[in-house]
Amino acid sequence: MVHIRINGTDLSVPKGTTIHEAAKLVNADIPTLCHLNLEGFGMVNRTASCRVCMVEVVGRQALSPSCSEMVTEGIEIITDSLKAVSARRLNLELLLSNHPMECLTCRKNLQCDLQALAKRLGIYDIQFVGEKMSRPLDKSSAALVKNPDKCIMCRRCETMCNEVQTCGILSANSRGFDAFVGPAFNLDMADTSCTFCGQCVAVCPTGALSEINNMHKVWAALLKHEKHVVVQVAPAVRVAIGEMFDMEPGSITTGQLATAFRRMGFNGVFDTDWAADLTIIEEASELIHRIEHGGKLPILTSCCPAWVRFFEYQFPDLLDIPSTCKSPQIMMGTMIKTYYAEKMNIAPEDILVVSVMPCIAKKAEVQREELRIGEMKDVDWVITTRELGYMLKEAGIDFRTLPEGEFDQILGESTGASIIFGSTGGVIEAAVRTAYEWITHEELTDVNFRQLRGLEGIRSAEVPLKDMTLKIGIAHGLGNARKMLEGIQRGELDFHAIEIMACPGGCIGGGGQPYHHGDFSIIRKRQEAIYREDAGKPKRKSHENEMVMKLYREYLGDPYGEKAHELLHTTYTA
Ligand code: HC0
Ligand code: SF4
Repeated sequence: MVHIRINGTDLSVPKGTTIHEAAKLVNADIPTLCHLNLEGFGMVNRTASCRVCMVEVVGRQALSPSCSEMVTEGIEIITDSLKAVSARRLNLELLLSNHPMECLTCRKNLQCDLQALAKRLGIYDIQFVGEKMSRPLDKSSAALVKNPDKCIMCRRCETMCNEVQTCGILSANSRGFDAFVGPAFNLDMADTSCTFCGQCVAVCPTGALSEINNMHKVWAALLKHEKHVVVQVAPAVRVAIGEMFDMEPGSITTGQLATAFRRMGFNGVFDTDWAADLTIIEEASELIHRIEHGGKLPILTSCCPAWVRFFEYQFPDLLDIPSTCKSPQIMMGTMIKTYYAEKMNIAPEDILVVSVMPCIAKKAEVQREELRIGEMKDVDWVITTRELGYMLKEAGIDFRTLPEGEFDQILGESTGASIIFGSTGGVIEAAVRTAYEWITHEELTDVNFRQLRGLEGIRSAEVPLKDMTLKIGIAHGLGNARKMLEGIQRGELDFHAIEIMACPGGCIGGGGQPYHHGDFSIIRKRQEAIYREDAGKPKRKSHENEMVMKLYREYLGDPYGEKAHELLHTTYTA
């Protein structure tokens, strides 16, 4: 233990405690901006670049950054000395002197840490008027926008991209006033190997990184009435969107979502869960086919589009092991523009499919050349959970008090297996529930594979299936995915199937979800809600989904058969 004095109080704290952490013990609330400690993500941003957390250490001339400096034996700290408080305000004013001040139209308006801090520190005038940075907006990708003028060099995105995701896209370039965070050689984001996971967006304190805005495209389509505009919503959205309306994290809002979509004017209202069940039928069939025919193992799940881009760029030698299944959002689009179009007697070109996803990479996924029926995209536009929240607020729809509605029945049924797709470990648990019964020909009475659940970054489990043991690996976060893939390359890992999700926590922690401001307990509550919703469903195995099985009987033929291949599978390119 280390003995210290803070604001006149004597304390003993463990070695390695920062001044900021110690100050909390005496209820001293020191502001921070660049600092971010995402415990559950394995990320600590301790760059101390913003200097708004300065404190006075007795006996020292210079002030100290409390977020990064550890306490030492005998240190005496004053957190609220006039010298420290005015230095914080001065440092923030200097940051603001080089900021565009476009708060009214900024994507982060009222959710910006810089804005909130300016208010807290009482900054209403800037005394330093000088040159401001002026760099072009990067809107080159279909997923995210980078506005370097709003960057405050906190480096949170850099820590996330490099240390957690190991993608290495964002780093500090140049020096002094010209310094900026971005790709090497100032490349456009679209020309880098960015996966569009959106985790940099999730931790950016300002509007320097945000998702591409597709809200106006959706409003325009609904307003024009020229097309049959349908919507689908991903599993993870229902346990998070309530947070935008001050509901408790982990509130389940499936029925309210269906009602909200009808109020917005969508002509068809679908649940991606239906397609998640369909994905399991294909993926479980593919796994069994590979096991029985000596195919390549382990099979890797392929529904997370950031993960797909990651393995295409970083592991081109392993392109033959991921499942060839399209993701549920894309399968849903395909089936809407074929099966549903036929049933409803609507020309596929007259249908416009909108997806509501917790994910930024889904915006880029729908632009992939392989994911089309002829010239027509499987899915047209993607909005994030946040964007849906903004649209509902704009329309004055009081989400909290909406009655529960139903999804359209043609593609409407879903099982508990599909809901758990939204959490790390869920896709593989859903696949195991089906594979178990198909391999053993026995009824699975307890569908809860608790050994596959949790939030540890890398997990493994063995599931006994009569004569064989199914060996499963799970990773979430791309840094953990990299470790798994390197293990496969070295021939050290012996798994039948591996589930990988790019975002920490899986889709519940997606880059398009309501901002969690570093509070990992929010991710935990969303995860608990996912398993609660699963437990409450009468059917919990994908192959019990009657509407999915009817689709095979009426339209697709055999699972993993010729027509299913043509419509539900895809290819990857290095
Ligand atoms: Fe997911 Fe999905 S589970 S990727 O995280 O597989 O975004 O929620 O929609 O497509 O279903 C996201 C979530 C999806 C897809 C599904 C999968
Ligand atoms: Fe890095 Fe993901 Fe951001 Fe791309 S989207 S820059 S991979 S954190």
